Amino acid sequence: MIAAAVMLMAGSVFLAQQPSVKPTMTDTMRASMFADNWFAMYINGKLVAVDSIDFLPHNQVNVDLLPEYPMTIAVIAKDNADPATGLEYGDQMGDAGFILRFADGTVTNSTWKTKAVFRGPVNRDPRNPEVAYDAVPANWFAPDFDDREWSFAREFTEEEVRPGGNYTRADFNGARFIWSDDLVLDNTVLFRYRVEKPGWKPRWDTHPELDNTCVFAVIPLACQMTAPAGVRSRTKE
Ligand SMILES: [Ca+2]
Ligand SMILES: [Ca+2]
Repeated sequence: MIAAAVMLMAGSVFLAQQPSVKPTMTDTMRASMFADNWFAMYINGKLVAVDSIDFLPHNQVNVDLLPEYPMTIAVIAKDNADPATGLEYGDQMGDAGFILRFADGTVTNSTWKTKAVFRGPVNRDPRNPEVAYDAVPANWFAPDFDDREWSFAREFTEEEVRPGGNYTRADFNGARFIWSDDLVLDNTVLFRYRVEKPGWKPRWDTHPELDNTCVFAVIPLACQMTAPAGVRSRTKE
């Protein structure tokens, strides 16, 4: 009798923990990005999209996102440029550009914040190029990072950026190409933007149990594949 009651209680607890509403593809939204030449995008602190082609051809990237608001978008974008000279093709000063549109209406424009972290050749002299670096701030992609010191992005026209490859204008209605101040000299830039949507609540009640933190960590020592403390595992010590 007691055992049955415990089982019933355990069963109730088990059922109470089951999510009742799972997100479906109708809860997702299409995100389109185009960078000259490369980008990686974090949303709410997680890496969600990486431009699969570093340099050429120029390529539009489309992904499906499961949106959660408030949504902090953070992008690192790179023009193709030698880290030592800021040049490409040996002695050329290339130009850049980034544009984004989400199906929820989020678009790039001059309300985005930006910080250039690699510029050059700052003396505009391909024969004797000088480059300038700013440290990439720790946690620059985190939702709670303070970007008030950053500048506002500058808008550029499609004629200035001349997007190529599979860039499809219709996928970017209302969006503007952005970069930091200088489309030619600023080679690596960071962007941030926050979408508020006050009162938004997820339709679903599932939460991921998996932890991808270490997938994106750089230092292997910080990322050893071992069980959490107190958990039995077959990991060899
Ligand atoms: Ca690319
Ligand atoms: Ca370029």
